[in-house]
Amino acid sequence: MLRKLLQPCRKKGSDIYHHIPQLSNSNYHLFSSTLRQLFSPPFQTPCSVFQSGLVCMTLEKKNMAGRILLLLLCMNAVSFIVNAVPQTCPADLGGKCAEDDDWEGEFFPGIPKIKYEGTSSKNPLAYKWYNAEEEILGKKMKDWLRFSVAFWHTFRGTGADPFGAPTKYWPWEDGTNSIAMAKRRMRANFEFINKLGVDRWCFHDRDIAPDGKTLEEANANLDEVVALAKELQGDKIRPLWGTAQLFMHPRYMHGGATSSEVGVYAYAAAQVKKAMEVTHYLGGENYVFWGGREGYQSLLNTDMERELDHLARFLEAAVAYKKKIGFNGTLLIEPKPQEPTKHQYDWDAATTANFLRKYGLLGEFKLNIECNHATLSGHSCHHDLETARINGLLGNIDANTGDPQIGWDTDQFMTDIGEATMVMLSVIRNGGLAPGGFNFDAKLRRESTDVEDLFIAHISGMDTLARGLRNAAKLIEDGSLVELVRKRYSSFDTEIGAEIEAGKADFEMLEKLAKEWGEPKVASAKQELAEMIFQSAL
Ligand code: XUL
Ligand code: CO
Repeated sequence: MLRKLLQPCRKKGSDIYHHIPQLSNSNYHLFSSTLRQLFSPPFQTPCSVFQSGLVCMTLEKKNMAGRILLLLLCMNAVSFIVNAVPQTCPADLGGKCAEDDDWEGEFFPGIPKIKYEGTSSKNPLAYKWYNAEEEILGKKMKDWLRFSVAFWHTFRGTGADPFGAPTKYWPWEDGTNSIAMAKRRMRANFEFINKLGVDRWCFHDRDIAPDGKTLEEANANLDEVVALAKELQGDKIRPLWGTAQLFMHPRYMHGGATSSEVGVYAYAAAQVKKAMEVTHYLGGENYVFWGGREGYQSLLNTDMERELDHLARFLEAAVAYKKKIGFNGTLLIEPKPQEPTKHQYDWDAATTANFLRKYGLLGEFKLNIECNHATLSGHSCHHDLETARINGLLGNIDANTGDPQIGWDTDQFMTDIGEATMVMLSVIRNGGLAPGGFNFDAKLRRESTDVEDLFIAHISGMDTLARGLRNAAKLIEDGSLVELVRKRYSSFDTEIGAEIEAGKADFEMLEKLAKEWGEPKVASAKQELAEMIFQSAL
């Protein structure tokens, strides 16, 4: 009897996942909390739910035992429906949940406005190196660094990874992907930003507002949340950049601008159009294109030339639209070599610069260099920053770092003072980043689950870069590293060297000189001395 009851259930039980809509970033919470509910008592298995709903209708033999079981199962089903909709407050948080966006009191009670206390401070909730108003090389620290909080990591990061469920349940989250929840989250975002004392934030359209069944619905959702963000920003806070999320939804599985489907190209264009509009409306200073799935998994089924042409057309249309709506922000392309695709077209700074050059887009775009992406492409962050800088393309930095033993995008907060010092050398040589800045495209480790950790991570990342700034300034003021490099190339400071650099030396002339001079003297590169000078500044 029981076997018979469970038979159809086992078959149907696997259907459970078909009831879950597209798993986007925004409905991830709903998905995971629904699963939690299904697997927790009184629903030990997803099976029992279907059992309840389906078996009670299909049972053929109505003996007494069957009827009792049937009754129990049907009660089970009713109670599931009552309990499951709407999904509220996940487990044991003691947090306050509401169906509207109200939230009593502070989101981060007990966390004060973060202040600079200097290097002797042991307070984890204070800056030891970042002193916003202090001048370094004639510019305030806050103007060199122009820090920004990334909404997706800080407010949508759950700690989930391909092997495990979410680990972070912030008290203000109620497990829904409602507009009310999006608004409450936005309020938390601005309290966080204000307490941290930064002036900027970055977002994807789909992080901040729920997607919709249609583009119109998604746009309306976005408008509603953006209106609140505009109010909460006040006079001081602005987006460092906004962007469209063109990689989570299954429609983008072949890419957005490089999809083989013209309908997807159009949908992506419409999404970027709207994301540019809201970034402009919020006073955003830049707009980012990260080619989430603009790449390929196999060249055998890919027309790379056509896809790259499409990408260029897409970006040209973005430039035209930016001008049409009077958006003066910089358009930024963010290189990344792999992940999620096997090969991303914007591999690194050099590849992206060549793409822009080929399609005549050099004057219209700059680059957003992300340190962990640079290391994934086999470079140091410093290398990609310098490549961007010497091509006049350094526009923004996604401040994070990878793990030296891990070959993927771990998006960690930067803590290496040496790396930060090299990063800041590039930034100083660039004359700063404005209107770009440093966006913390970085997340807490999966195992860091306290609300306080969100602050500690940002404070540590900000202090690391502030310390890098101080060190880089020390190196520049000291001058010996600059002098070492200058001396190394001083043979080109001669009359002949100047002619070569001016493009006036042809091969015949150089051959004559080579014969005249004989075997050239070759000086030491002084690498260890350069490293010694660098280390002395840390
Ligand atoms: C992904 C990444 C993105 C972009 C914005 O690796 O860095 O968060 O910065 O889409
Ligand atoms: Co990034």
